[in-house]
Amino acid sequence: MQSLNRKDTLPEVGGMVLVMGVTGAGKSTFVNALKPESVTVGHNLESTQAPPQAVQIFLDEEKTRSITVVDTPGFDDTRRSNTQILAEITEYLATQYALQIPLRGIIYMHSINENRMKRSSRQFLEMFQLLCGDDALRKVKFVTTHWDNIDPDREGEALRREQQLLDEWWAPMLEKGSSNTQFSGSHDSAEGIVLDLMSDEESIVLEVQRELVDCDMDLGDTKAGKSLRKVIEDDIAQCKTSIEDIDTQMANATRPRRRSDDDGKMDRNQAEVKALRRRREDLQKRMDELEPRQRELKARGKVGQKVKRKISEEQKKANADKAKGMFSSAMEVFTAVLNIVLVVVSFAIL
Ligand SMILES: Nc1nc2c(ncn2[C@@H]2O[C@H](COP(=O)(O)OP(=O)(O)OP(=O)(O)O)[C@@H](O)[C@H]2O)c(=O)[nH]1
Ligand SMILES: [Mg+2]
Repeated sequence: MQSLNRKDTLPEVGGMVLVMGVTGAGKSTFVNALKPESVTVGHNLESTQAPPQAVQIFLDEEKTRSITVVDTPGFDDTRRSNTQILAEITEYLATQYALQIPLRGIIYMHSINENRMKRSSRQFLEMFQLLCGDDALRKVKFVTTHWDNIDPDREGEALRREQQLLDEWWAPMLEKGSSNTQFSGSHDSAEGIVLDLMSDEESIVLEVQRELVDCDMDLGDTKAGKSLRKVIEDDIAQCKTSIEDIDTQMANATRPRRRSDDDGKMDRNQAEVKALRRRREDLQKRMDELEPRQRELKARGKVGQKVKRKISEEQKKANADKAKGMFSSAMEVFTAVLNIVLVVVSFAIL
């Protein structure tokens, strides 16, 4: 691992908790719930799309202990490619690890309003497991959200969905030490969840952090990257097979007919060919989208090295500030590298 000069920044006592989950799960709502209303936040919050935030909570008046809760990019395969999301999330993870900020746990959010596990939720859960590796699972908390949105007469249904999540989807991780809880939407509930992850002094290192930062691997060669590569390859292979199948059906449908063929059948054939042609165009469009994603994953290269370079640049700036008597914390470098807003909450009684 490229050595990073910790003397350039103040040490981080306490560490970090990352909030993860698909888009709409309630990550930002959770992070916001940790802030008292009076807190002043970053200057660029007027923009319609609120930037990601990190809320640093100092636990004592001397400001010697803190915990920072960080909102991470949501997994949303409709607006951005999976590759893009994987790259963004791993950039957060690599930066935290390269800065040697202890990772005290991960809060994995899931909306209880989601009737059935969506494809994007399933894919994210799979990717999450590969990012984490088994060892880190003991400090992962699965948190269901949107409970305050459930009509009282629908609570039974929601509880059944929760049980299904526990039994069918999260069971392998719960068996390896993960825990679960509900987020009620309140400040106290958010605080309780963070506090619970802080109840021991332990921190974790994720599989992908070792891969990217310790071993300088290409993103596409990490376990999560390989699995994503396979999903893309399988999708492409499936499109190809379907296109070949359609071509065979079109060849049959457009074969010259005997005179005895009636006009009705001709019409049916034309309609069938038209539908096949439309399906073929859709599949071709999907293939055209998938092929650049394969290249994109490769092009992401060594995320760990890129992050270390960015950290060095930020530390140089921190050094210049130090000469002027201003000190930067590792957390400030973290937020500068990732371009996220750092909100400081002082003297919170957790
Ligand atoms: N009632 C209720 N609404 C919630 C809860 N969590 C989130 N929401 C709402 O659901 C929507 C999405 O929540 P966000 O917190 O923005 O979700 P997110 O996970 O940050 O989503 P991305 O930033 O897109 O990844 C917002 O309109 C929230 O107000 C909750 O626990 N209860
Ligand atoms: Mg958000």
